[in-house]
Amino acid sequence: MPVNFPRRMFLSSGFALGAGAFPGLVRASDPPARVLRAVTARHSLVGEGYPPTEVWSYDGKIPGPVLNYRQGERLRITFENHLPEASTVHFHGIRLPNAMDGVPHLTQAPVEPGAKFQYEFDLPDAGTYWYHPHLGSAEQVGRGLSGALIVQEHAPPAVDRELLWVLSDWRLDREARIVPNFGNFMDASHAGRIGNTVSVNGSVPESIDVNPGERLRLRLVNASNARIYGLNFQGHDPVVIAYDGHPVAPHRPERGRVVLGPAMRADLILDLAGQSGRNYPVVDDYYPRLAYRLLDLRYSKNTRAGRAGSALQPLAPNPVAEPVLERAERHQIVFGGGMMGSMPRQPAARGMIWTVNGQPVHEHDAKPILSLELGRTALIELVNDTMWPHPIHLHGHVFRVVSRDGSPTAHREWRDTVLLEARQRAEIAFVADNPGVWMLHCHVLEHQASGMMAAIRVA
Ligand SMILES: [Cu+2]
Repeated sequence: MPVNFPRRMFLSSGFALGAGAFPGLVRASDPPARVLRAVTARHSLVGEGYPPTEVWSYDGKIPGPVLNYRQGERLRITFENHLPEASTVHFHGIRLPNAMDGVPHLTQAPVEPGAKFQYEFDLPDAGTYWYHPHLGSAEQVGRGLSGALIVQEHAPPAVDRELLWVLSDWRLDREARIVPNFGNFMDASHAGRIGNTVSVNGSVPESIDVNPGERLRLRLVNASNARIYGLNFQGHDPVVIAYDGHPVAPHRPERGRVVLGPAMRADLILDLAGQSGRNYPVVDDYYPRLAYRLLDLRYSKNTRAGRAGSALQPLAPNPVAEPVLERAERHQIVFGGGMMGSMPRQPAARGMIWTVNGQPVHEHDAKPILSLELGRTALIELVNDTMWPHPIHLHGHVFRVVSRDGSPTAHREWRDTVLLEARQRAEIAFVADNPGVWMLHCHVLEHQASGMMAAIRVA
């Protein structure tokens, strides 16, 4: 369905692409409890000349409100579901007690329409996180339910400004309505629901205003169902300081391009070394034939002033246990299926298209495929035996990515979601120190819903 929105518009490309609450532990210094409401709303997404879009939202906002905390604080949120269907909230990337993980039928009952659920847990790690439903996620996130969760360091890096870009991808018709073909076989068996409109913080901006000489901290969140981004900051030299919330040795991304699969985050230091009065495009060319301009950095005519070019201190590490590879238990998990791959034998009947270790798993029926010993290091090889990329997300833990296709990674970065390109394999290592049954799944939400889902027990 060709749609004539200006710019961030891909015509028919999407198709071609081929309770453990512990109220006693609240400290006087903790921020107050708050309410988060899932509600239907109307939101001006595309802007001038288009009608508002009917969305599902948190608190009527797209994206949902930014939940701001400081490291070590306790989050207390009463989730109220005012949607026409059941939902839950998953706080993505947070190392929290299992009962707070927001996975329906596994860690909690679905929150029915009109019902509430109390989420309450400490935030051990600083960084950039996000929250979204974990029930019917493909449709619920696709209709707008997502938001950022920021946990500030005790000593944040010295910058002139901090920006947050929540990147969301929408499939809209000519009237800016969400195309409701969620869960169709075409999306599920290929790259997932890739839309035709990309929003930054809920709108489609032409540009953002910057000042020459500024140093920005830019927090990027990919809240899209399926779209992978490869961002090029033309004329600029971004430095990555964190992935998925966790500090990494500051480095320039490979070929200058910041790649973010669904659910992944990156924190960048962006020194604004361009010329005053000029515009510099930020281009997304992850899918090379579908490259487009996300927005422009629009420089003011001010004279240069700010912290750009000054020394950069790495962030303090989060208190994550270091894996001990010599004593690790080793496992392999193989992701299979999909178009041009080996689909499960009785696929279409149950809409199951993808497999984990040969089995398609229904979203609400994930039996543990592995039992890990509490406190011991796990070294798991994740094998993508398909023709499609998959961002694989583990709940309740973060892991180091120690190798890709047999070669050690340059940064051994901590992540909660690792993007496996087609036919790629990666080894991840972590201390299984958070007891419970935890999801391990593809974060292309259409793949998750059609079999690429599993659970791991830590006990
Ligand atoms: Cu996938």
